[in-house]
Amino acid sequence: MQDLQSILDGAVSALSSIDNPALLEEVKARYLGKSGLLTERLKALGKLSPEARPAAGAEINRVKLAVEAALQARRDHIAAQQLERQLSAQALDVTLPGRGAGNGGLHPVTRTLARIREVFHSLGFDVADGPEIETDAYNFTALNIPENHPARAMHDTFYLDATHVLRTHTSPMQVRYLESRKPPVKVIVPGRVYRCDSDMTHTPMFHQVEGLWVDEAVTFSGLKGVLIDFMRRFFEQDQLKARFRPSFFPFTEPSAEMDIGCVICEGQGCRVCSHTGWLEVLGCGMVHPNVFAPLGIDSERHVGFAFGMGVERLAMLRYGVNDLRLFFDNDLRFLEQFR
Ligand code: 2NL
Repeated sequence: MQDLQSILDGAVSALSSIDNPALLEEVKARYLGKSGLLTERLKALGKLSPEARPAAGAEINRVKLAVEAALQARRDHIAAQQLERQLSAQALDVTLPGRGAGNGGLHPVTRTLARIREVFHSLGFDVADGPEIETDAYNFTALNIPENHPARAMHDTFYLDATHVLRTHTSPMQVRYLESRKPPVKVIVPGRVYRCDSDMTHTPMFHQVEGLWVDEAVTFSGLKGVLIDFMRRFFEQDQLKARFRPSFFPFTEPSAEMDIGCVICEGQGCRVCSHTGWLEVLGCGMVHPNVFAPLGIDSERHVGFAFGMGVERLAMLRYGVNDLRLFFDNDLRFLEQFR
């Protein structure tokens, strides 16, 4: 018994100075290993008389448990020490100032949209928006685009199923707007539109702003006045020149395309205007009676003008950006210029 107590004392004292896990395992082997001091004692039990065996066995086990407990306590102690060292080595000074995240800015397309809205708002137009997933009925049929029109073809339109498309223009929202109220109606509809088209000058998603003014005395000259005024304010050029060329859209009659004097070279001729001095900026016209009829709007009494413009195109002209794709790369070196 005396001997066992000194074994335990020896183990406890050996452990007290150990502070690395490898040495700790050595101590464990010395006492509890295959031929460790306590293991040998257990093996020797057989040599004792049957009467002496239980008490001796119990005592050896008590010491064995005590050594195991001392090992575990030291193991915990070493782990705690190690954690403490690690924590103080990588201490954070939470009072240090940050590195400065820098200010973000609005995307040039967002800024252009905001500007377009602002100018039309000042001209008395409401703003509406609607779903990007449309039925072909709203996207095409309601706009007098017949069943066999090329714009319906798979290569222009993203079909989701037989009757649903990603809207190819924001006009369907104007149709919805007309359904839900009576003239006079004066509204613009900005938003994302989708075409199955991708090259140097086309992206599958782009932004459009369409406008619609329906009343009893809306005229083509009124349309010209509004659009010229808009362009002059948008480009901040009081003397900006404009011209209207005859064109065709299924949903307007007559239809026209609007050109403005080149804002890059001021009419001198440059690559952006293909040396013509003119830039095509939008399409427009008087709303076709076939669009009004299903909406219960009597073309004998009400007339309307409508127009549509590409936002990226206006953003390129306003900011002097020569590649459409820059708007979609999201390269910060490009975007940071618009802060
Ligand atoms: C373009 C041409 C245009 C319209 C859009 C429109 C809407 C309704 C009725 C009639 Cl509800 N027309 N929108 C009219 C003419 C031209 O867009 O080149 N856009 C980029």
